[in-house]
Amino acid sequence: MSTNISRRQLFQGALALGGVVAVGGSLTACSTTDPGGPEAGGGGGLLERAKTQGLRIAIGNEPPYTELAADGTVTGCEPDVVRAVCERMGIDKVEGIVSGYDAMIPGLKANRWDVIAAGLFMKQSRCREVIYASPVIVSTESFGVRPGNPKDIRTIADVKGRDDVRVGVVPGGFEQGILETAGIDAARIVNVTDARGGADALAADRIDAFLLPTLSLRELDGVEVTDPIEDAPSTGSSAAFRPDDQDFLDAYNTELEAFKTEPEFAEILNKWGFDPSVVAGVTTEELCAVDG
Ligand code: 6CS
Repeated sequence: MSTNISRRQLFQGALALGGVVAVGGSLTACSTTDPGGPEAGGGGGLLERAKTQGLRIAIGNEPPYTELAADGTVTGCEPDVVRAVCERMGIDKVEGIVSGYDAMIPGLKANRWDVIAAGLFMKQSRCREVIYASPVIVSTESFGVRPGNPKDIRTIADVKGRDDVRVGVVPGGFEQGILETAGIDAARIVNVTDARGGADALAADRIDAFLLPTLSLRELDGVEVTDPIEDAPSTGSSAAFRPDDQDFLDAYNTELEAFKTEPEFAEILNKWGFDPSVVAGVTTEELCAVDG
């Protein structure tokens, strides 16, 4: 399976394999979701506060994008890149808070966390509410199906053309948007709790396919994973911030771009199963143009 795609293919929804990997970091999870004070978010000040109090990041606990270990350690692609960039910024404490994807942007606005570092894929509606750092992840979507793929589901068009196909998605996720944009009737779009919940729903025949990023599905036991879906839009992400924290984002991007040129970035990427060459040269503007 090719891992090389042209920019044209990438942004015309053609198939691409790969994305970005991050090494396991040593972030800790915290339970607090208390909104910070007025100084906590918005209107600047985040950089100085993060240097003294640390940075709170929202994660989805969906390996390999984000992972919360049993001992509370937070790792995965985005958190590990955030941790490495924060170290360069003089921020040595980063705490992860697990959230559903549908609550990540509202929680950011409510100062429950300072950054979304979950692989929250860029698209028009999200880019109107948050500001993204330079892309770190470019990845693909697949269907998780029962062994043998009994309903032969491989593309979004297959789902549209089969009224008997029920597709599981995580609430408020990028995949829900893909199906809604494709005009799939709401009755056939089934919310599942998370990646494990989708695998369980598939095994229990509550759904016929589970739409999720390719590499997330590959982490699930008992789920057959289709090749990346050729008619799904591109999925790319990076850390996401409140628009009022533009000064923090500018400082973050400066360090991120420098970090991307260092061997550690490529080392971080390959450990989790992604290819750093896929994200090279891709811009936030291009990914924020994705429909949805
Ligand atoms: O951006 C999103 O909403 C999607 N991102 C990931 C890493 N998994 C599922 C989720 O729907």
